[in-house]
Amino acid sequence: MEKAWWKEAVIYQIYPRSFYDSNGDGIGDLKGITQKLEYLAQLGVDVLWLSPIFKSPNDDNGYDISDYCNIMDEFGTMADFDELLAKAHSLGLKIVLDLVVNHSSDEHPWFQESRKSADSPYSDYYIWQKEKPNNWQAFFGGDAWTYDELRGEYYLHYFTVKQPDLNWDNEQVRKEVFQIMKFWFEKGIDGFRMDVIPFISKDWNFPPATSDNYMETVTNIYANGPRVHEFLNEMYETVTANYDAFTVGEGVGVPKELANLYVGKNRRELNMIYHFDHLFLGLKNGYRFDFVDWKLTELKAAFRDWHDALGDEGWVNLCLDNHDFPRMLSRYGNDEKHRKESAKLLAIMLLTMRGTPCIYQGTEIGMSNVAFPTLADYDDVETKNFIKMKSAEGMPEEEMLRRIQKGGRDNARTPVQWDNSENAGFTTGRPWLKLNPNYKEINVKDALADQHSIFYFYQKLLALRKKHKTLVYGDYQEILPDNEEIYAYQRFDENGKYLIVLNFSEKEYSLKYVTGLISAEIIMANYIDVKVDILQAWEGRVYKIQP
Ligand code: ISL
Ligand code: CA
Repeated sequence: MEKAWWKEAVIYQIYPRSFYDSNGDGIGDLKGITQKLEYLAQLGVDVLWLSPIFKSPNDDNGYDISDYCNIMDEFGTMADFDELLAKAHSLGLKIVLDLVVNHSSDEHPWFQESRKSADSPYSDYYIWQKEKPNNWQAFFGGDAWTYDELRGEYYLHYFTVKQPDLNWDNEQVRKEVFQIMKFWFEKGIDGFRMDVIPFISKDWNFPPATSDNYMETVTNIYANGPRVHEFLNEMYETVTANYDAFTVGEGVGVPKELANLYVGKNRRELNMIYHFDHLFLGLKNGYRFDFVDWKLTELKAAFRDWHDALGDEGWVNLCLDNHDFPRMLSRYGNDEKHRKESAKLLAIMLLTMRGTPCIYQGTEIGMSNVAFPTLADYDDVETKNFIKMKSAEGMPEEEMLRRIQKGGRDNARTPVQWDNSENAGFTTGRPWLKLNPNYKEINVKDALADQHSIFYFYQKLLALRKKHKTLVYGDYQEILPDNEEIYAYQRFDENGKYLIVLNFSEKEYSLKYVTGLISAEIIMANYIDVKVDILQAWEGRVYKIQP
């Protein structure tokens, strides 16, 4: 297995809008991030991925970019960015920006020029058709084709009507994107997370969507298009290869069978992608506002199958939540009676798997889902579109609210809870999105004052992962694979063998079933009073089994 710094690194994702507001306008900003860098260095992460910081009308909170080489007004200035980058580097932290180039904002000058006429030099920067060619639906509801009065044609948008898809088949568009990447690499950034990058190559036959499972359409039609690897290879050869760069693809729509085409070590495309199989657990057909039960064996299968599919060839970025999903503690843990134990158990799972882990802001202190009391409290465009669509269909308000509280993206976008003062110390102004009222009990200040806090548990685990590189590179073998409450697996290579045992239940569990524990040393546990052969509710342990 080839070793690399980006395989051993741990990423921390910042959603700048909700991280820390330094100027009292209620919106997080770059200076706010700069003021919290020591905190992140103290946690012990290596790379900071910033969700988009570029000029944007914020139809999709920055994932609709109108100027790729300038900072979003609300977030500050380019000087603020230069200061952030310099200070991060001085603290040994790398900075990765969010490259959103499957689509731009409709307010980007390119689109404004393109829609003026089919003869404009920007005419083919986007995907125009005289007639609506098929029934494709957008991620956030409605048609993926919208008629533009000015141009007199339809344009494609996989996301909102304000996020027109760029035409990567146009060499000029590729040149523009590579120019943007060089601009930021020349400023000294360390890499990019690439938004829905598997979507950039379109099938110009525009085949109709035939499945009622939206994520099947995404996988079979939107993602993995005919020229996607040609484009990513061209990106690598033209830009990435010239820098000590770190590239993470958002792998939505990429099945494990195709993963190594994107991240295989000799593919010269991306370092890694993050996959979604476990992130879609519990969502009916991958739709965030419709739910099905899920089982622990499905979570195990997601990790095992991707491990087996990648082999020693490829690499993944592993996340259990991000700005697009509800909080991991509320989804996979128990955010009430066993909040602390289950948050720590999930930390063990995230940080003892093969892959580059990504910690989403606030997870390190056990932030959880929010249940805003009214529909008007929600901000996310995907949620607002859902409310519009379902209201028209006559869905009762309390049913819409229930679904949004359980599956909505704003669960992960409430401001980070810094202390128990008003607005959790996030802002001195009116926060752009309400806080989770539990900030009185869950906040950074209290976490730093409690030696048994989730924060210090993450800090210890991060140090453990650095010390025991088998947890990064080692192979993976499940124990008790069919058990629906215990998740146990070994990580091993020539340097040692480790056993991780996680009790995903409220019940106590005898360890006599778990073999290989005889001469094992517990090197990490989320309970202080560890009972020798009994796992308590939501108890997790890491054993070093003598080689
Ligand atoms: O696929 C999903 C499940 O509904 C979501 O994770 C998400 O819409 C999809 O993965 C694409 O996400 C990315 O592109 C979107 C943006 O809204 C998301 O925030 C971004 O992570 C459009 O840029
Ligand atoms: Ca601000």
